[in-house]
Amino acid sequence: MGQTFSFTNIFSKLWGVNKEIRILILGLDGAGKTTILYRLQMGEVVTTKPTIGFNVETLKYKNLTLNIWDLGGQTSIRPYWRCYYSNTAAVIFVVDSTDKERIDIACKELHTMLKEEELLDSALLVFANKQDQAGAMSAAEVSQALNLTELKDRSWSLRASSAIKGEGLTEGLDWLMDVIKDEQL
Ligand SMILES: Nc1nc2c(ncn2[C@@H]2O[C@H](COP(=O)(O)OP(=O)(O)OP(=O)(O)O)[C@@H](O)[C@H]2O)c(=O)[nH]1
Ligand SMILES: [Mg+2]
Repeated sequence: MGQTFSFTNIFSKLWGVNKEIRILILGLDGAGKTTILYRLQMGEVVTTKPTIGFNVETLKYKNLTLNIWDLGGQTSIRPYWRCYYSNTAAVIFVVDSTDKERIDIACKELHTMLKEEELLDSALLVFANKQDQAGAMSAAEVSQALNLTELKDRSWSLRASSAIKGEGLTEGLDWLMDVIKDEQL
């Protein structure tokens, strides 16, 4: 049996209809990673427990099939993030914008992760999450604290978000899908 060629097949390939795209959600514990994963997948706020290990979900989004891996962010679990880096199209890095005390640790973890060879071609979307909380750092403050302007040769964007209110998430994902589509054509 030979491969069937048709306009539908060619169109599917061009637009990645059948292709599965691997995305990691990383960030310190309590940043809101699991809440974001299920908000995107189910459109609801779920009650979470600290993630020990990972959650993985498949999400169909605008003709794309996304395999989204949400890894636990506790200090003892972070060394295992690197086991998941291969074939990653994009990293979503989530920051608790109210956690000023640990923003420097978040910055260090982010830049350590981005230096890994397997992630050199991955796009980066940062969510400055928990914007619904009083006293949250603004998107500009989070961007500065994370030294994002230092990033060269990488597609990146930072978006303000509230996983609880469902704000900013689909806008961020739309940006990411546009970047991934461009890079895969
Ligand atoms: N106010 C507010 N709370 C949020 C938001 N996003 C998440 N939370 C809360 O923050 C807490 C931690 O959220 P999780 O999604 O479990 O955090 P996580 O990043 O997965 O944490 P680990 O699994 O330990 O790495 C939960 O009580 C969430 O309800 C948000 O946008 N605003
Ligand atoms: Mg979690």
